Amino acid sequence: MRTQIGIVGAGPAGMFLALLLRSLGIECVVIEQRDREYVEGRVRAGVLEQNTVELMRYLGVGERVAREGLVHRGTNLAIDGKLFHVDLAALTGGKTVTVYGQQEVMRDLYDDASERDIAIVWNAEGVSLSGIESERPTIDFRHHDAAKRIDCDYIVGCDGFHGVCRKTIPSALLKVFERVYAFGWLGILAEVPPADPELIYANHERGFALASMRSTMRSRYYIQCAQDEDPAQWPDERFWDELCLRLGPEIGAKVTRGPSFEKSVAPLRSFVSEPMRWGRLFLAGDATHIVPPTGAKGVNLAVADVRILGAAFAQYYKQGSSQGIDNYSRRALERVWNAERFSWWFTSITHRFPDMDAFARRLQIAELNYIQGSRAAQQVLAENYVGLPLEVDFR
Ligand code: FAS
Ligand code: PHB
Repeated sequence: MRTQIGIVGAGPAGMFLALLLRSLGIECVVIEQRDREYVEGRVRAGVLEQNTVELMRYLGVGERVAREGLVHRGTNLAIDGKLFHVDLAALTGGKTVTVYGQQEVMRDLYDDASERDIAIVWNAEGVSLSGIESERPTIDFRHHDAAKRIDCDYIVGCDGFHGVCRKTIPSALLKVFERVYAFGWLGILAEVPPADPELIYANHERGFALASMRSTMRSRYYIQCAQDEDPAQWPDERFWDELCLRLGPEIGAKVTRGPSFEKSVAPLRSFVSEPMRWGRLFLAGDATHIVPPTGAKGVNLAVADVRILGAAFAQYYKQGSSQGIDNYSRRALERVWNAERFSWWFTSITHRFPDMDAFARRLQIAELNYIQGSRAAQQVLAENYVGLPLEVDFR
């Protein structure tokens, strides 16, 4: 098989890229190790930047998010149960975020991909790359017990943190920057109305808590937990009790309890590998950067990479210029480090760190009180949370 762009991984990065390349008339094939049901079933991100929703609209998959997505003009922070609102729209010239689960995004992308006959090879085993420094890189894999090979002009690794593509780059050429947090998030999904129409990021003596949702009748709650926390040790009642303690009596009183139908622990990590390109291999999304979910940047950063790379490939195939693809790593990393800084900062003022002494806790409270009282500080938070502007030209 031969194509222009071989994409490894059918997560958000891989599928947004596939639809974008198709809209630009550039051929591509997506190679995925799992099946649709598995990837679509993963409960991950819930908050989309306006940039991401605009790309969905541009690609013609914006109808359902427009109909079912919850547009938020603001968000809330709480300090030991005392709530304050941050008017994101007023502070950013009207920008908003949209609550729409990653599962729904994947469903929309896959439905559209099958309508447009975009080639996705599911259940591909033993994916390996070769000829990355040649004119004709290839992807080899096994499918239904048969060896398969795809010859490409370029390969894009969208295979997530645990994928093979990043590991194809010689370690001597790869610079890795990492921060592993000594805690995780225990999250649940429950068919109950959310405690507040907008999100609540709560800093509490007992640890962080987040009140989010997937719809007006489905809530998503998280509490900070140990890295190796066992969800089985958290029967629903224990979870609800701890959540309400951390949200404080006033907000806690607004929490509707109910049986959870999903409960899982997500580790927190800040990670960047540089460069995001080596020879004819490009990396996008979690394959090359991870942010703690506090800043809700994970999926939005993957989409930003794809927009920059899509515009670069359009310039290459339409104008014969490699300026965009030669600049991809530098340009994407600028945005990545901005999001890494914001996500680390937002995590550092909202979570309880094991080595935290009383002085450090006071500093946290002082910073949150400062944000509560300062329009300038709220503006910094707001413009990073809604997503910094990203100008790309696909023509
Ligand atoms: P993904 O990991 O989503 O997709 C990679 C794809 O590549 C997968 O389908 C995988 O099966 C495939 N693949 C891997 N190895 C392969 C191989 N060798 N061959 C072929 N295919 C291969 N972000 C938020 O903003 N909010 C959240 O609450 C949030 N929660 C998260 C919880 C968890 C547990 C995780 C891990 C992430 C969370 N994120 C969250 C971040 C998340 O949204 C990611 O940023 C997003 O899924 C990144 O998308 P991709 O880069 O496409 O990688
Ligand atoms: C979620 O709803 O899953 C969610 C929302 C905001 C975050 C992280 C996760 O910062």
